Amino acid sequence: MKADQFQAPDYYNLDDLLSDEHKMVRDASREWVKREVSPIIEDAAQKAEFPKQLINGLAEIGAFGPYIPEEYGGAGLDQISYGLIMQEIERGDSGVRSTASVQSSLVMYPIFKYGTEEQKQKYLPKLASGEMIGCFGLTEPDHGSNPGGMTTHFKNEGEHYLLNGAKMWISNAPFADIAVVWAKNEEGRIHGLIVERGMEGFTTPETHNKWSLRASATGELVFNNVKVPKENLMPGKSGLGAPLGCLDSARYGIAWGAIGAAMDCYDTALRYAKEREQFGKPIASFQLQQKKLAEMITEITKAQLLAWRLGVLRNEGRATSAQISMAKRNNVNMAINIAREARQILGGMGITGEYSIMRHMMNLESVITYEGTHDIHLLITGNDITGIPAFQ
Ligand code: TGC
Ligand code: FAD
Repeated sequence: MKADQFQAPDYYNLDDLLSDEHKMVRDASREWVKREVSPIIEDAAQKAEFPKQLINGLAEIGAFGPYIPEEYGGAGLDQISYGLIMQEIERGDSGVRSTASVQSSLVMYPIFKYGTEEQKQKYLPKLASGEMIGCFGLTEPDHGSNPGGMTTHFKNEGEHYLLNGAKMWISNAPFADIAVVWAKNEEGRIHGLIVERGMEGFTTPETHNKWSLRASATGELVFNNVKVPKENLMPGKSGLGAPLGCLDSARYGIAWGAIGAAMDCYDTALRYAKEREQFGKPIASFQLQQKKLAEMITEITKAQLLAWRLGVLRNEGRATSAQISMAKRNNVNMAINIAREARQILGGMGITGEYSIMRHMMNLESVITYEGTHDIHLLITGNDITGIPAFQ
């Protein structure tokens, strides 16, 4: 793979909107990605292996629980710093960002928000340091966009809960130490349970043959009469709103992350277009190529503004779920379109692993599907502006 020559585009001087701390956090993540991720990621993706050697570094740059308070091992940063870390990691690879998103927003966040003090003490510091890796089980084989229909369930057996069912498409599942699992009780109410690897009847078969997120491990969670200790139920919130609240945090991170993937594709295509000559001239001198590049930087700039404003609203506790949903949909769609256009600018070279673009493009096919598909997010906005849910 080519040496990482990334230069971040900042067409509207958005750095002026960032504090010194934001820039320090962003630059540290950027340097780490250049040093540790770029040299190994193509090989990991080709081999379809999650690069476990990145776990310590992810913890060190604060990617595990960026906004979780320091007393629980988190980095205690604000929402814009969290977003910038996700942007930089996804500039390297969406699959690596997935691992950080799941750990932070889908495992640490629910334990922090809905867990008991004992659960926080037991799990959060180890998750923040990367000593423990978590996964999040919401999706089921027959319930993806409609998680409220889930059939995974647990029974109160006095001493413990008895958990049965299965989850599918779970990031980090094959090697996670714990799983935050959403399941219905005997009254049909959804609760979150912390299931630990090693509990009898709990298995995590890996999902193979993916063409997307190849450097991220995906698997199933299978529960066959798993005895879950009662103290592993998170009592703070129940109902579908509990897992959906975690998704708000993860979707926000993805809105920033997608900008990273788009920036990498744009930067690569711009450099290539200036260097590659055809008909005796750099291809960057042709109007059709300039149109592509001009549209890319315009869309990246719009996405950056959307993410930054959303970060400000989240810092103030004012961002709505629908606003987060819009940013996730817009920015991922922007990134996948840029990846497709950037790939064309590279001609045949664009399909090789010499450059990162095709990997980003394939990764983004998952990113546009998980955490709510593009169409589900359109319906969320439609619902928000009309007041009429069109999900069914
Ligand atoms: P609905 O009746 O609209 O809502 C049920 C309850 O939830 C509340 N709620 C929310 N609460 C917090 N945050 C949100 N974003 C919320 N959205 C809704 C709502 O107020 C209600 O509360 P209450 O108290 O009235 O009961 O539910 P619905 O069944 O009609 O579904 C709505 C829909 C379709 C939007 C929702 O189900 C949805 O978002 N579906 C998409 C599923 C999804 O995003 N799955 C993601 C799985 S995790 C994942 O993909 C991880 S990828 C990780 C990686 O590698 O990065
Ligand atoms: P479906 O819900 O079957 O949707 C299929 C198509 O129908 C989509 O185009 C969808 O937009 C459309 N559709 C569905 N309902 C409607 C409707 N009402 N109106 C119009 N169109 C509709 N889940 C987890 O819980 N944890 C994870 O860690 C996790 N990681 C993932 C990692 C990867 C690589 C992938 C691919 C997925 C992951 N997911 C995870 C699952 C992901 O969230 C789901 O794939 C996603 O929510 C969509 O569900 P589905 O695949 O079942 O598609």
